Amino acid sequence: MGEIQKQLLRAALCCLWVVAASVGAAEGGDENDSDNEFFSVFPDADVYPQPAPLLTNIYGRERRSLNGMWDIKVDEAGIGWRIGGYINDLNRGQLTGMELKETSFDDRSQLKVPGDWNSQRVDLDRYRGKMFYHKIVPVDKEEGKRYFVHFGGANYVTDLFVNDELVGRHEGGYTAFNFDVTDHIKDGQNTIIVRVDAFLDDSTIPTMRTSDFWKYGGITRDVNLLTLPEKHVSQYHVYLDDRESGEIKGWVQLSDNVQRGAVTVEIPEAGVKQKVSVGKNGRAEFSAQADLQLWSPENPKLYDVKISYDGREIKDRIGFRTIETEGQNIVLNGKPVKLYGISMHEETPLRAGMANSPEDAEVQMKLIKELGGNFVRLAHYPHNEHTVRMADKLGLMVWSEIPIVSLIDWDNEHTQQVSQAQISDNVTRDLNRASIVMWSIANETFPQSQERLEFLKGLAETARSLDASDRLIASALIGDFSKEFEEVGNHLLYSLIHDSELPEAEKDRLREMFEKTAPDDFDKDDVVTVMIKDQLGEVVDIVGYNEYFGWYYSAFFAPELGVDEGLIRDTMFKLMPKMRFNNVFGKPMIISEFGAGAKAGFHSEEGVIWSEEYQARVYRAQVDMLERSEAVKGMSPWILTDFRSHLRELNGIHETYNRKGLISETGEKKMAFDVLKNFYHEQRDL
Ligand code: GCB
Repeated sequence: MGEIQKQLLRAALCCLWVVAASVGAAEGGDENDSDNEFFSVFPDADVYPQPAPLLTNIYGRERRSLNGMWDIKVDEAGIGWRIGGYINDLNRGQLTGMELKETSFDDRSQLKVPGDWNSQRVDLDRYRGKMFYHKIVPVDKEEGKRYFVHFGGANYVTDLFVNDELVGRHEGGYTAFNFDVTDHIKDGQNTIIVRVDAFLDDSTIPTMRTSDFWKYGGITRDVNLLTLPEKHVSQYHVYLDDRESGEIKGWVQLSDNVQRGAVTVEIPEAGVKQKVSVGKNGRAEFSAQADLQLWSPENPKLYDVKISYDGREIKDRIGFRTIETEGQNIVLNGKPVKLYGISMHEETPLRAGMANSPEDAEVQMKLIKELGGNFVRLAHYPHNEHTVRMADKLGLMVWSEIPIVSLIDWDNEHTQQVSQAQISDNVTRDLNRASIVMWSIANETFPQSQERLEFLKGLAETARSLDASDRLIASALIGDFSKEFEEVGNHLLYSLIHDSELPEAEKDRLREMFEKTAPDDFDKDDVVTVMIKDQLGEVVDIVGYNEYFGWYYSAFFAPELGVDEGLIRDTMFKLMPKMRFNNVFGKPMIISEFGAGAKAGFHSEEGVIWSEEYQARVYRAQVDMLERSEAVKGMSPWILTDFRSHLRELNGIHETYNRKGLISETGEKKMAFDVLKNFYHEQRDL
């Protein structure tokens, strides 16, 4: 059908708009169903134009911020793009006042960008649907220039329209992406419409159901309009290849694989100036000797790096260091190092919602420095670029992660493609950040199947192939729970039988249980080793493990053993000094999570659950426990700041926040903050 006929049909069907839209929705509402084209202005889902290759270091390029207030339309019913939707209606002028117009964008309904919508408007507090954003952007279009709209992140599916045309679609809530809009932008006023759909299901990354954090919707990070020369530097990587000889290596990738001219790389302070010809596939590779001070948490030295091509220069600040493992050691700049840190979500004590500015990043990172930490786990997705740049600047080693959490649709080809794109975009954006010492490919995923292993192996391979500087690959693995529970259970039973004041009849009952489950050679003085065997351990360099001995474990054992939970908790604390962690792969371990919930300001002399005292007790016992395991070379307890979660609904305590933070969502420090601070300061001799 020709375009004109289509428009006529759309007009004729106008009065059926509401009916048509609701029928579409009732039928499963596949807005992209090509058989159903009256209801859609979009091509089939498989052929959505994809973003252009990611441009790195956008803050070092000629750009114009499109941050600020954007007009919005909440599209609960998902009908905004049916039969032309907002885009067509927007263009309908009202000259005589007799023309029916049902949609307009203006400053009566706006949202701030960057910013999630959930925290900006009470009526959007739990909204997970579709939203249209609209902005008029004046451009002095120059011949021979290329224009890109770059998003630091928008959650979850983003469609970009420029001057009524669909430019493309991006899927993934936490990775940066950009579209080449050169052919869509015109000289003068440009209408930019962005549709963001925050809906998640079991095939998305992350899924909605299997991860414990609020997936804030909207254009959550900076938006920029970049103006670049026709042929320009697209990406680059500059890194220290050999610490001993001081050899720096790297590559610069030109747009469109253009194989022309030369690239100059300069690090003036290190005496480096290299001019290299652009080779095959538009890539210029170089190496140089440099006299460097190495980057470390104690001395986060960054160098000015200039990359020039065709008269244009990009400036960056880059640190140089090496990271590797040797047996069960993590080795930074040739020396074994222990990683003392904390996990954090992308939220800030400065206000509700997602963090998105350098100031937000600084507040969180300075708290970690105050703790005496040298490490941060950015959970459970790539955080904004300001955060990793702040880690570079302040000196924190970073565990960077993609949102592959718990149960994933391992066999789904689309899920695999999206995951591959996420690891690739995460690595590409941050290749030059010295702070990032490991790429994490997943958090506590299951079941332990071949499909899962292949899926995750593919992600590790992608990260390794993109990152020539050999950063480590990490993941939080899964324990051998039946074995772990059995061993811990036997020790608990033994202790309850011998060291508790339970009545004799009770002890007899427990003795009977113990006799059935404990091995003949049970020895109360044996250590209990949690041995990680998850096959994913073969793929990664760092075996991460999340353990909640001070928290969930007792809630599980109390009903199993038929014993009061308070007594089990006390007994667990006695058991902790016996616990050890190791893995069958002989690799270094990081306890990527441990913790306990506490409501800031809730105190209890008895140290009941949710009190600051209980959380502090867990921290004291846990750090003591973890120091006893040779294989444990780092820790990132859960978590710096209370964060919003859709799973946490205990009235009076949660108010939709996971309370395992060392500080509350408004910045009140809990007692455990000082426990960890004292411990880290002692360990690191600060
Ligand atoms: C975990 C998860 C994390 C949760 C945490 C908890 O193991 O990795 O996403 O928030 O436990 O608080 O239960």
